[in-house]
Amino acid sequence: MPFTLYNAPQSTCSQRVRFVLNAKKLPFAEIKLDLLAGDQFKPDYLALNPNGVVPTLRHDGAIVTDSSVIIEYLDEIAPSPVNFTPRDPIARAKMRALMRFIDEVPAASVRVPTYNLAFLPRFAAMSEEEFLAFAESKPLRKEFMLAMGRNGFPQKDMAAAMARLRRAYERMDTEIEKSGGPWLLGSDISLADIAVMPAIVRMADLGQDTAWQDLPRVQRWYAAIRACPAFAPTYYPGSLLTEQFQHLRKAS
Ligand SMILES: N[C@@H](CCC(=O)N[C@@H](CS)C(=O)NCC(=O)O)C(=O)O
Repeated sequence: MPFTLYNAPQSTCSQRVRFVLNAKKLPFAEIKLDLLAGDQFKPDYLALNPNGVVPTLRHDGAIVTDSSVIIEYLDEIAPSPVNFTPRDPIARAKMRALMRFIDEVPAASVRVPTYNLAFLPRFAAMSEEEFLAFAESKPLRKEFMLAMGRNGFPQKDMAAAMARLRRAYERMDTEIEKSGGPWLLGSDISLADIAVMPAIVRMADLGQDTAWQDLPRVQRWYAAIRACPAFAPTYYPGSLLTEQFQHLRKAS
């Protein structure tokens, strides 16, 4: 099997790559890292991905990192049976600009509610020394962890993240309206749709889908991406936080 994906079931960045591999019917071996146990900071993994984050793709011995870069790479080397990059260079540029926006706004903002609502009990259970050592070992997100602390991000940071996410839903709505939909760039699904998908799924999983209830175009987009054949194998059991964390499940 030429592809090995180092990833984590619940990792939003990993879900982008799994979706593309599944859609292109590229078989891959999956190595699952336990991110809360710190597998991503082990020397063998840091040698592959010095940022100490997932995903990392190994293709025939070559290493490709960063989910946006990986999905572009896969689309270049395997343009069939489905292709997620428009042919027209202007449309390509538009897709890439949207992907930059997605990485900067929703993909980054979603970490705040994710850590506060899902992961915090794990960190709250650590001693201060354990927590500081864990934060210290993060090459990319040390300051993010320290800003969160063992008590979580303050309400003002949560509100700011939610406001940025709301602007992302509105931006999606505008793009779908401009392009004629149902996808961000029009009639064909593109890497931009796949890039934003995990943030939307995550917010729905955290019970925050009321935030786009007044945006029917986004609702239709969400239904359409969930109906794609690649969606179910991407979100295999254990990929949602509500499946992993008992405290997120509503008492029934
Ligand atoms: N820009 C990177 C970000 C990767 C990233 O933040 N991955 C998260 C999971 S979605 C991670 O590995 N977090 C572990 C950590 O921060 O220690 C990408 O898109 O691949």
